[in-house]
Amino acid sequence: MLQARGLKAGELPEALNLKNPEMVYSVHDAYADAGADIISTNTFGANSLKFDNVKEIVCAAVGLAKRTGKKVALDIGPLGKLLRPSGDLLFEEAYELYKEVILAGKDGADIIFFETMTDLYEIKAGVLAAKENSNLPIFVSMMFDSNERLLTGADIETAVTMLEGLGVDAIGLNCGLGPDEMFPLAKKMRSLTSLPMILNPNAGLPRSVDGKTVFDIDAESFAEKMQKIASLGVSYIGGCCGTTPKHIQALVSSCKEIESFVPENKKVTRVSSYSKTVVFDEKPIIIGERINPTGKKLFKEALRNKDIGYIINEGVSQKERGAHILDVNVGLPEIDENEMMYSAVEALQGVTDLPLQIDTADIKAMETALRMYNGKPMLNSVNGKEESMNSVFPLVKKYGAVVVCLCLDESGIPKTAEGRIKIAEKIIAKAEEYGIDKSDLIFDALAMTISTDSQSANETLKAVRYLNDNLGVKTILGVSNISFGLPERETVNSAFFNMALSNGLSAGIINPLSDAMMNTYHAFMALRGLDENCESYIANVSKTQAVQPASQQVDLKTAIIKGMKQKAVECTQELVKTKDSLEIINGEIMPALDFVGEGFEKNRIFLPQLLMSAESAKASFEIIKASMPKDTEEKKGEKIILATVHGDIHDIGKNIVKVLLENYGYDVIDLGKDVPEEKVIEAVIDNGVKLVGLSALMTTTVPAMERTIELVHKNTDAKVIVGGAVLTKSYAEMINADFYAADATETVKIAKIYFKNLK
Ligand code: B1M
Repeated sequence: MLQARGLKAGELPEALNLKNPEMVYSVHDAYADAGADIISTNTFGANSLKFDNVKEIVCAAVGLAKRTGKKVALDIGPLGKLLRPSGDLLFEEAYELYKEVILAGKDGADIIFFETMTDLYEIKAGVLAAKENSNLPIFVSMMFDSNERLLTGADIETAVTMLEGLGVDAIGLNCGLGPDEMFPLAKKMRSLTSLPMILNPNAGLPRSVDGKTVFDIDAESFAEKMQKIASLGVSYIGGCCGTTPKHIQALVSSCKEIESFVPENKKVTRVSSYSKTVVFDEKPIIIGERINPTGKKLFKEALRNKDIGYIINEGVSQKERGAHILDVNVGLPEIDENEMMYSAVEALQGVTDLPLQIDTADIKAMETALRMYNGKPMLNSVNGKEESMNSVFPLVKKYGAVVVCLCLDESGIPKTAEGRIKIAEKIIAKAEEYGIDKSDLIFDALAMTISTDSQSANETLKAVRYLNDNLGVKTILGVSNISFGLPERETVNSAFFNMALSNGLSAGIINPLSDAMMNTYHAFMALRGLDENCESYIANVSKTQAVQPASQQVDLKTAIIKGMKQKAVECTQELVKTKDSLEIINGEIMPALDFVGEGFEKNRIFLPQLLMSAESAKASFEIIKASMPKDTEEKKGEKIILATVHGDIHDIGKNIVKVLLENYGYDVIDLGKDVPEEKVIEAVIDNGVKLVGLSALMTTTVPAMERTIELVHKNTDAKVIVGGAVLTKSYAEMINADFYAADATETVKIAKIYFKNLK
């Protein structure tokens, strides 16, 4: 709409709110005329990363939308940068950027509307900024791909879980897909969420015609398709890319008879990580207990030394053995628990997609972790003491969590099941006062050792059964307390675990590295008919057998695959003592990256994991580089330019090529990654270079490589070597490259021959 009115290529549309307000208003007006009830402000990318006058731009935008007399949605899009650990933007920086926009736009707006969002973590920063700096309703609309994933890997259920936890007012889908492609996603979202839904698809899928983007669905068929989609039970509908006032007008008339939908509360108990949801339904959940210093000398030592690697190892190995959620307790009197909790949660959510259970009695550490956690966590714990409930429940309400409720209060732990149940009832009532549904509570009836009270297990189990059957709440137990003070504790623990599961226990906090416990769990699942063909049982047995000889060793390939950067460094430090650099690169780093690349392609792993693996590979390569003999050959004075082509940010391969060339005495001018064609030409001319090496890893960036080659040939007499996983020799010939190098060694060989022939 703005382009049609004269917005130039490369010009930022939000700047028009000040430069040409009437142009912007005329667009709003056209949509208002078409019958829209809500007008989105022209502020999608208005943030301080792009503008230094955000306040003026946003205020002007709100004023323009308000002139239509319609409801105004303060429109907020992604910041354009990924958050740590996937990118380098800090969570609190993202929060501040959003806060600025919200403060500038809240007076005058009726809704805060996050749209086209692709990362749950960024959404969380935005939603908190909105909650803490305004009282406006918060709508969040996300762009999923046709695999039903966000860019950073979350599926629809995970997005629903986190956003319902955060207490937003409506959620939905926009952009990326047309109404037909969006239909199954909308249906899925409707089946999962208890919130009102927003749907703004594109006018079909974009096509490029003569360099222009066109959308195929006209107003009438858009309206028809939207009628179908709106009947799923949607509250807000509209259009995204390619839709015009005509589309909206047709939509208004086709959907005006459809009743506004009021969803019922689904009351599902679920937690999530950044990409994955764990639902507490009929299958009991295993919570790994090992990230807890109680009774662990080595762990205590690790905490004193801030040894995050230790915590990561514990997390990864528990996941491997089948934990569904990881408990994180890093409390030690002599350390700063708040700081350690932050580091531990940040590190763990960087390497594992399992949801975490934040386990602390320190309210400050609790809030820190709840705030920066990427998902809807478990929280361990609240109890029946007034003080505990009054400090923990507000946090649960604000950030969203499933909270473990301990059946104890000011008078201690009741000896009988009845006493504990009374406390549970008190906790449920109090939670309700805070607006927390009992589906977000999970009750711990407390396992007390049988070594001092022969009836303790019976009382606990009685309480579990009652809570489950009569109060309809989920239950959890820290299982191993039951055997405190006894020999052969695992025998008692696993027997008790089995009994608790039989009494309806929803989740056990156990040691997943204990074969006895895991075998008990899987046998129970098989016996209960929860394990089709006993598949999990059998898989668990083979895992047990495989893990026993493998011990706890992690090799370089595994460390890279799992994104364990520190471990990758340690493994490389060992390997360089005995292996040649190229042997490590070709035998460990490349296969590991190929493995994650394939997982990424097949949707088994997602961008954050890919990034962590890339970071680990880079760290490993730094060690290799430092260990390579320097200047094995005399400096030849022969210059080679290296660059990853425009649009492509993959540079691991190019950096390997660079190091090898330097080791053979070449003078490498490294232009970096994502290098525009002109910059390459400029560097070739300025430095009188005769050989250029270009790298491209994606099919989409090969055209940029072709253009660069063309320009190099047209403007200079330099020759071009190309490389990168996406290329082949014949493809290289097709784009007129002079040479193709399959790997770094071949690059050196080609360079040697080329320079020899030049002389
Ligand atoms: Co991405 N990525 N990635 N990625 N990534 C690929 C390339 C992909 C094949 C994965 C997949 O889906 N299977 C796929 C491309 C699909 C395609 O087009 N066919 C892909 C995608 C889609 C993406 C994103 C779009 C994902 C997203 O955001 N949704 C995004 C792209 C962003 C962009 O570029 N605009 C993206 C991002 C990333 C990370 C940032 C997470 C990270 C890169 C980090 C970095 O490089 N700093 C990353 C990684 C690590 C990969 C994989 C897994 C590994 C690449 C790698 O480093 N390999 C990759 C899958 C794969 O290749 N298996 C994948 C190891 C490296 C040593 O090999 O680069 O081939 P290579 O280099 C070799 C030779 O090819 C040769 O020598 C090197 C050493 O032997 N060589 C040359 C290379 N360049 C040369 C130049 C020469 C000579 C020889 O000139 C003289």
